[in-house]
Amino acid sequence: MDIENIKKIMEIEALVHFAKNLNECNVHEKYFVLSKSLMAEVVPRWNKSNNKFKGERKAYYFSAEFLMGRALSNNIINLSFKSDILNLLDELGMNFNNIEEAEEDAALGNGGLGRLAACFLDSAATLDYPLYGYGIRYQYGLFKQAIEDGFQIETADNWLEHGDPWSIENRDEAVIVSYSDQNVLAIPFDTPIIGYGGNTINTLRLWKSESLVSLDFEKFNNYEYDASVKQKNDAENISKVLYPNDMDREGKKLRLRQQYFFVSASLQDLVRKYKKSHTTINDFSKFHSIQLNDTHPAVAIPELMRILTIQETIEWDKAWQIVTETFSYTNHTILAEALEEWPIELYKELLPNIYKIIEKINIKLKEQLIHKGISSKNIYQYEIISSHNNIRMAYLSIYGSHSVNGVARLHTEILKDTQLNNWYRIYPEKFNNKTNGITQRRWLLLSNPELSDLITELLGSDGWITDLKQIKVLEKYKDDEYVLNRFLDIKNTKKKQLAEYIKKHEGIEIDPNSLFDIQIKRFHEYKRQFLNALHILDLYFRIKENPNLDRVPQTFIFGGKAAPGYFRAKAIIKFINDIKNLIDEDPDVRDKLKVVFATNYRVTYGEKLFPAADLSEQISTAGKEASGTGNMKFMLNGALTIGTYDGANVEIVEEAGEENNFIFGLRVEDIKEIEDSYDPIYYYENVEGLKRVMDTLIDGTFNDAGTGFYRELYDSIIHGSHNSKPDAYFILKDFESYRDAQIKANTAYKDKLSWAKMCWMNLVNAGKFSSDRTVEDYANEIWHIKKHK
Ligand code: H2P
Repeated sequence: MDIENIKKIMEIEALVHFAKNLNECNVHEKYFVLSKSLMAEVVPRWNKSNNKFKGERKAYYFSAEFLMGRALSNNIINLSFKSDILNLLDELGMNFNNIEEAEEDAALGNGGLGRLAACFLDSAATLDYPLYGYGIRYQYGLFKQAIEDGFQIETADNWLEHGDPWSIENRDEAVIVSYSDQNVLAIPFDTPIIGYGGNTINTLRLWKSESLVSLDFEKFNNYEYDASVKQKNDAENISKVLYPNDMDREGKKLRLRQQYFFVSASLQDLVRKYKKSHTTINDFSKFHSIQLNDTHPAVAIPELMRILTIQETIEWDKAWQIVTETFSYTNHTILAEALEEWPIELYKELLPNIYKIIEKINIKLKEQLIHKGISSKNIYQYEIISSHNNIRMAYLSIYGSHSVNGVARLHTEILKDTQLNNWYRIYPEKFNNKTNGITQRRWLLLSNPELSDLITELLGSDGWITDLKQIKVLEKYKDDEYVLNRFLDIKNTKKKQLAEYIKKHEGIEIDPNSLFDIQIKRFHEYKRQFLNALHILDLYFRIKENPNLDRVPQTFIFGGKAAPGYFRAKAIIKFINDIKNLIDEDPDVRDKLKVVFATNYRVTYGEKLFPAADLSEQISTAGKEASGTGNMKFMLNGALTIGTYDGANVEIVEEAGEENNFIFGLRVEDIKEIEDSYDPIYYYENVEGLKRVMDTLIDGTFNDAGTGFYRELYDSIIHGSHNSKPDAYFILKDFESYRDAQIKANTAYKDKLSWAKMCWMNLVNAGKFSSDRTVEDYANEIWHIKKHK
């Protein structure tokens, strides 16, 4: 890297962008000019990297979400520029941390699904695989969360406010996407995905929607100002926000527009580029492998059929062969509510040509089913167009793909045995498992440099950065007091850093010597933040009753957002905040027990939280969490899991040892046995302390400001609601064994060295959970792409 050149470019950027000298720039401007100057280094390498993959088979990740977080630090680390940049900034009298903090998170995703996409891009580039992301450049990411009187408040997340120095707008490559009622322009924005070491730089291409006509001049001249920009606004709304509210029909229509928008633009882009160097489209699938990240991009299947059969005039069967060879599909959840279905009337109205193709796909499917010996009375079980006149996107994805994978072993087994068993029986060869992973570059090297240094020192090399399995060697230190103490020192440092961050951002003081118990993930009933909250409240009452309860002080930290329309999840957030206040106001308890709500949880907050955790809460109802990836980030940073036998927890304890974690509660097979006869009231009445905590929802202990949140939450557990059984997630049933596991964890924490040993066993056995391993498996078993150094 030419550091003098970087400096020069920073000066020029400051001048031409902001008409300022470098030292006059504010922190956002400094962030911008530094990033832009790095882009000057990146772009030539990026072009070179693109060239090396010319003519080769490539993989494409179609995803409605990419939860990238911040870019600056990550890119500097992956380019190995860190020390040079720190020196330069020093020379210029600039503070790197301030500049780093000025960057907004690119929060173009909800949770695990979008973050997985980001980890995969990092891993593929690091491993020198050609993998390109395709999605939407939402103007506003996931909302910003504030807490007022305990309630979640949402505001727009204007992540582009200070510019986006990391993307290049590529108007030359714009395409037109057509709906029945509008044609819009899709403008690509390309962001470099820099692999560790900088050898391979792949691309994330995100599409922004624009109108073909930006102003109706005649209308404007006629004083019809609103009407003159209507077409512009309608077009721009498509890429305006991530997950627009879809409670009503207009919102649903907008979401469908979004899905078709990025899928159609991306496929047009691929076909256009391919045709530049090939005379026939017949070999398209030899050069393209497209992974559908859940069903949001499933409309790609009929869209490619449209392009092939109508635009390229290929006959149907040949086109279908190309399509199924091209696509593969990842399922991320078995929750019925999340298995997408679209009313056919919406498709007919907005995408009539696509609808006709789906109808034909469905007819062909039925023919094939008969051919496979499925009796006509059973065919309805498979139909893509259901008897309720909905298009089942998961079925379309399975039928249109050559590979269907789940995201953890248990999840894939559930897909095969129950959820998608009908499909598994006829296409067993399509089904496979790819257990999720996380990138150790962001989740250890970047967020925990202290622990990274220790690992490098003990290994005598930093090879683990690109080959995480190497850390297994360090298991030999599991009884080494010197090493364990160094681990404890580092944990303590990370806890102190987190405590400072929390003080600054939440105004709350926490004690770094207490046990940090952290649950960070989107709020959902199945993830059972409510179980955690009930237990804390029970603990509060127990400490009140028995002030001498022999316990280590414990700090419970929550972070996560509730979908704006998901009232029960919002009630749980309010409940947690009310418990927090109750404890804070009570001098008898507040030194022993503390609750923190980490507001506006996002990737950047996660980078502070994971390294500081002692205990990782992974307490979903067994069978419901497909995998989880937060569990892996905690493990890698040496935290112990308190969790159910669910998702990837199963594989985590298999690697690290059940004795080094706190596993509790019902297992999938237990739930199967009891679900029909389950009576939560029995537990409510008989488990000590349970009624007391549940009743706080309705006895006036807490106040939900007349929203009815608490009564509804209580009823959902005790009586059930119109669409769910009482306590559908078995919270009351699992309460007692969760409390036991919590007691075990708190007791275990007293013996610092033996605790450290358990942490160490988790850390050194985290190798399997690198997304490098996951991507390697996708590349070899599904995408069939080759590395190119
Ligand atoms: C989902 C699943 C997780 C899984 C992740 C990535 C949809 O993420 O629920 O179990 O690990 O996809 O495969 P999330 O709940 O975080 O939104």
